[in-house]
Amino acid sequence: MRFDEAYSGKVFIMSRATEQEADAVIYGMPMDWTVSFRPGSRFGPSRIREASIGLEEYSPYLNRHLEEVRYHDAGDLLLPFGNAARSLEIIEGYMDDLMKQGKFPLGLGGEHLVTWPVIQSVYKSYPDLAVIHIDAHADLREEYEGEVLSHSTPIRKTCGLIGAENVYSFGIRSGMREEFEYAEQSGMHMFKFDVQAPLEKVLPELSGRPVYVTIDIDVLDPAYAPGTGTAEAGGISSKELLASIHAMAESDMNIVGADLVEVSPAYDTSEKTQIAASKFVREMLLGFVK
Ligand SMILES: [Mn+2]
Repeated sequence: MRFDEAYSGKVFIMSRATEQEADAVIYGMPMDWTVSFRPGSRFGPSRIREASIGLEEYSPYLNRHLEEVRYHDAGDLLLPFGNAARSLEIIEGYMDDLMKQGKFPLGLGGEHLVTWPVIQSVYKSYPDLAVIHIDAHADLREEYEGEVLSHSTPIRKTCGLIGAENVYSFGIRSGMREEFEYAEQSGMHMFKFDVQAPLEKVLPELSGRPVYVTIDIDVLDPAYAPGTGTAEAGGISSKELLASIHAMAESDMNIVGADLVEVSPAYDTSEKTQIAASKFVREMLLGFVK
């Protein structure tokens, strides 16, 4: 009889048994309390882990095997349902701990608001931080129906914290007029509709910089990723997102953390969203964790 937790679907495949033996930590942030449309991304992290069983451990793109990356899947943080403020405190506290230990954080969402406490924490260690944000939505609102803790606000908050000129958004195709005006006036770098081509142009200027990468799965066209709360027609392909991850992996940036958010499995009975997401996670592990 043989049992292997690393292939049970409970952890991302090939997860090392303990955090001590890992350079990177995968952790789930199963929060979907502030979404404006369809909830369900709290189940994203566990379904991505389950889908990882179907992956090969070798990447022909990067000529690297998961065995060469030391990572531990810590599971999902326990977050209090409905309490966004307290959930964000818990995430930030956990992140502070990971950063202190020098681990590379690879977060799985959950709604996009979970990225906000993560960036706050990473910024404490890297005051020269830049953020690469790949998403269909600008996420530049100041509030949503009066609520400042909303999944439509994390990039606006990030601009306020680290300086708008250090924020680079790609693939944006949805938002209020005011968000696009803010992007124009604030000095942030917003590239609409496409990801790979503008990203490849920008990468040289980020050379040597510490960079946090946040990817919202809804940057993909709903044809590739219907399993998300706020699907938005006219998106990029899985192939373009993979190529973009590889371009970042092969750049001279110092990638100090990353996340993949907004996978909401209930809206995709084909499971292709989480299957794609698990491949993006593999490529991020192989490409970003040096
Ligand atoms: Mn989005």
